[in-house]
Amino acid sequence: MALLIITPGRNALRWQRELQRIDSKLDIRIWPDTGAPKEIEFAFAWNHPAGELQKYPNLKCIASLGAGVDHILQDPDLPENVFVTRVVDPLLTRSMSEYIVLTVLNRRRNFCVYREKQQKKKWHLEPIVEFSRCNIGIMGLGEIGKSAAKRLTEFSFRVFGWSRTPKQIPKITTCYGNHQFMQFLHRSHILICLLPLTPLTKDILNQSTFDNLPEGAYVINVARGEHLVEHDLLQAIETGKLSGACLDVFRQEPLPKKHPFRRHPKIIVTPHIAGITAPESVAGQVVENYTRVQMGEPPLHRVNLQRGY
Ligand code: OXD
Repeated sequence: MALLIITPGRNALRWQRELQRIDSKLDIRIWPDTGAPKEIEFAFAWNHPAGELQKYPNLKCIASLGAGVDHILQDPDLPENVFVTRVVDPLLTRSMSEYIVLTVLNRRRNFCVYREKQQKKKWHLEPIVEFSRCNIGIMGLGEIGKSAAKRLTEFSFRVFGWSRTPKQIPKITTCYGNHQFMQFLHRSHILICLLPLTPLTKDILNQSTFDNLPEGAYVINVARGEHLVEHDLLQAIETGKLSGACLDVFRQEPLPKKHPFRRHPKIIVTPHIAGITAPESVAGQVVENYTRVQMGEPPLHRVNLQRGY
């Protein structure tokens, strides 16, 4: 039985090398050179072509190459009765938290403003944004949300968290469900989106959300581009409701060259690099899950298909 790597546009050979470094006997196929479809039991996937995974009658598990699984679940022809798993990796969690802390500190200490002033040869002190005007609101309290929240409390930020179901996290004030969403927003000067993309969270960064934030709030999106209604963000910055945004994910990636975010003075754009899945760090859990599935055991880090994460 074989493991299929189906990650168009990504370096599949690098993954193959890492997986075989752990188990040299693995029979790995790289899409589209799949060999006999009935031999494929496990697919390691990122942005696979819709409908493709139905072609493997013995497929038991689809493992996402990343923490998100929306790219798998959006396939309307996904085979039934297969496990779907995601990556849970300390290195990925750490790199996401690092990006978030960096962005929050950048905002508090005005580094982007200084860069602009430097270019204009200006020497002018900017007031540091007071902690009382820097409450952090984290949407999504999974592994990454919890880790980022902890790091931010270590810098003395007051952190609020919002999730679908109640969560208790030391030093974080948590809210949950639709009924507590507004109350969460009212307190969040810096709003960070770490939600999984599901039909319930798509477009959640919209005008009504922005309207309920304090004046001059700042938005950080490191989840998915589809969480954000782009026009609403531009408008909220235009009216001064928001002071700016830092975006790592976009509806269309790469972000088109003429997109208004590209040159916007109040929007920082990074090319989906907040968290990088490193093959050396993640290959072990993929091989472990492949072995489990072959032995008829449930894999680790399974996704609840009803919930979508
Ligand atoms: C992920 C991503 O989901 O890279 O891991 O966006």
